[in-house]
Amino acid sequence: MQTIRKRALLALSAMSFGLVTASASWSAEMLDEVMKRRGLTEKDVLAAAKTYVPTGKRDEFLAFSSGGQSGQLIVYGIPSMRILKYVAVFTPEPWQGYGFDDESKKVLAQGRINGKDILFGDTHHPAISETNGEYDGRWLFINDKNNPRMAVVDLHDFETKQIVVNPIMKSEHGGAFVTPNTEYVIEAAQYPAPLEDEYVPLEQFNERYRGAVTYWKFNREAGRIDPSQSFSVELPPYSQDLSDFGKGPSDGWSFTNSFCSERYVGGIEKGRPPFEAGCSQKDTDFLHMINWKKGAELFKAGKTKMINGHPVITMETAVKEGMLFLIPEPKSPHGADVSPDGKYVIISGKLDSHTYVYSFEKMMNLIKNKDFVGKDPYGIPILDLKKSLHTQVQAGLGPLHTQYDSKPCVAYTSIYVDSQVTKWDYCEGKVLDKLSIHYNIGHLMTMEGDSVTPKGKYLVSLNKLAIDRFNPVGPLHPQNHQLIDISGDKMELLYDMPLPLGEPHYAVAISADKLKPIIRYKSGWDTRTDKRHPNRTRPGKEKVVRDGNKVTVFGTTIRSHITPEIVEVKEGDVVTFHMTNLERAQDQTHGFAISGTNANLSLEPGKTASVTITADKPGVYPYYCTEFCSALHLEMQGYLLVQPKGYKEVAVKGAEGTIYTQTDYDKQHKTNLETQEVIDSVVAYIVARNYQDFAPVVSLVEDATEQLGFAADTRKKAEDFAAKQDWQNATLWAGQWWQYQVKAADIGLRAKTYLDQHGAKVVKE
Ligand code: RUQ
Ligand code: CUA
Repeated sequence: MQTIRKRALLALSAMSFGLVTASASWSAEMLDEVMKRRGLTEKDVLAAAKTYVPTGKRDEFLAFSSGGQSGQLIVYGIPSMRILKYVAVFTPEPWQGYGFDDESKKVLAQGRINGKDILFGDTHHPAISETNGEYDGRWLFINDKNNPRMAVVDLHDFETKQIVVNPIMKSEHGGAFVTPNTEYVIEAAQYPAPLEDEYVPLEQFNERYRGAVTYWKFNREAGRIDPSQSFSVELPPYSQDLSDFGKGPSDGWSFTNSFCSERYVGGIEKGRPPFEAGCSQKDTDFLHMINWKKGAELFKAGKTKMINGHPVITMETAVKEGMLFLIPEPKSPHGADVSPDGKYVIISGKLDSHTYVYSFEKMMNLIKNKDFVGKDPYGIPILDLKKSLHTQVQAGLGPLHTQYDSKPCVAYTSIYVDSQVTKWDYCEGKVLDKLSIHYNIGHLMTMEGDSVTPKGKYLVSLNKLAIDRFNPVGPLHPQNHQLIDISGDKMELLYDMPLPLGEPHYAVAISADKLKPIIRYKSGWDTRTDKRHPNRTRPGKEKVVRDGNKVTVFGTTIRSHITPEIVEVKEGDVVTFHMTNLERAQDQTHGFAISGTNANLSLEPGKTASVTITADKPGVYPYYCTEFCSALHLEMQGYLLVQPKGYKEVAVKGAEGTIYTQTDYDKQHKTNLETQEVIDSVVAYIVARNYQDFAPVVSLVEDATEQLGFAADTRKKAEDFAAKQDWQNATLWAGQWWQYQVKAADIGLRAKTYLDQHGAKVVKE
């Protein structure tokens, strides 16, 4: 053991004095040789150069993609397409402890449907919060189509904070989209159903089944949706689809399209033509145009009907108050995308080859002049399609969604059947360029492409099927996100990224510099409520409290031990662990897992998380840290002992594993003093330089200083025991002292390397 320590010490000192240099194995293979060897064309190499982000460098944009059926959110960088995180939203996710710790279980429980836990989510459309129509990078919302729910993700820590269940819908699709100042988040129904939670025979589809849109009020200060200030608008039983909010001149309005305005009910098993035939018979469906500001006034004035305890503006009221209109739109449309200047809404029909540019100004004039072509069966006024249109463009077969460029009037539309992206000018109404993508594009995304100031540069084509694009991994294929360069006149395909997590529907991308995530929590933090945790524990205050058969453990973690290390309980006890990670250092996450249970916590620096288990089987259950957090991570362990009922404690005598003598102590003591010299030299090296100018180094120095404080405390313990000639305790505490030193040295060397690599200057000799 001592020889290993010696060697480690030598390595430390060698590194600190720069004796070890990186082995010069870099062979200067020429670019053309690599191209030949790997069969790359010049175009490939150019594409690679446009996406490659060198080691240590960061991406310009961050994309947030729906995780489809996984109920999660996928975060990746652009242009590198490197996946950075899966954020757990609607479903348990072990790495983040989501659905395993008591705090996140409460968030998931908010999403229960009829009292039942829902273990998946069909996430569709993420939306980033906006200020004056610009992405502000503070919050993110995402919806669940199958069990109509909306989730709030905090972009300070990328954690899900809230789930709300839609009180009147049975399925949804047209969410999440936000108003230009994030006052509301919209959610539109998909398959009509009775708004009241009850059985209604399908024969009464026209009379009793309904669609709806819900306007969820977002309280920015609280960082939560406020259901008590939210309301809905009743809509006809057309299958509402996608939505968008107006901006600029159209601010105050929202747009939701629909399919199956035929109101067809299938029944293939009874010999009726299936839904797909009956829902695509007419040449047009209906775009709903809703004045949500008016809706908010009506809600305040109490002009709503309570359904399932939730205020709903009925169609009758909405028509009477002049806040709801319909406009025909191309057959089976799928996207409704408001232009950055708010003057147009672009809609494409999957079964039409045109994209339609609706003019908000024209629509408002028709409304003002009461120039309607008629009413639908529910009395909603219908605007004339031709009179509402600005222009119409032949974009390709099966156009779906539209996103915008930083260049004025330039839009991109996904063409599903032709598997293309069409670049076109929606002011002039002409096609500019077409690019074939690999297969069946669904949504597409440009950088901040649905804000008032899109950033251009890149477009990602979210292809539904990957087919033969990647190495086969069985019949269930990943999806394919294709990165496209849109900075020039011609679009250029750069890169294919497989996405192996559900069917990502929509994605949004934001300039990375707008995100300001934290690196640690305030100490003892409940990350799901964003408050100090009532059961946090400070260092030295760890304890185990018994109350009847309830046992509560107030524990801590810090490199590299869990306190307490031994917990003894009795069969039948209900045991709650409140674990606080005392670390302040960046990325010093610890895990906590107990054998034979689902206890599994992720403890990021500062976090307090809890887990409750029932000790129903007597036995011995090791617990440990699940993150490789330090050299002595494997030693970050403990035991939960469950005594059988009626067990009588008798003094059992056992031997120590190893007996230590004064020689052992002296050897360790000497090693520690030598280690201190190395540390001192590293410290001198750092403080002689302008390390204060480097934020990462400043936090490393803070961390190292903390470790050295612990080292000093344990040194005192060791030396006190030595004075009493208790060589066993003296040697072991000296060993612990050395552990803190090694951690401090390790951090110090990381700081030194950083300074060397970033050209720090000597400020004092
Ligand atoms: S989806 S491919 Cu938005 Cu649900 Cu269009
Ligand atoms: Cu903490 Cu491993």
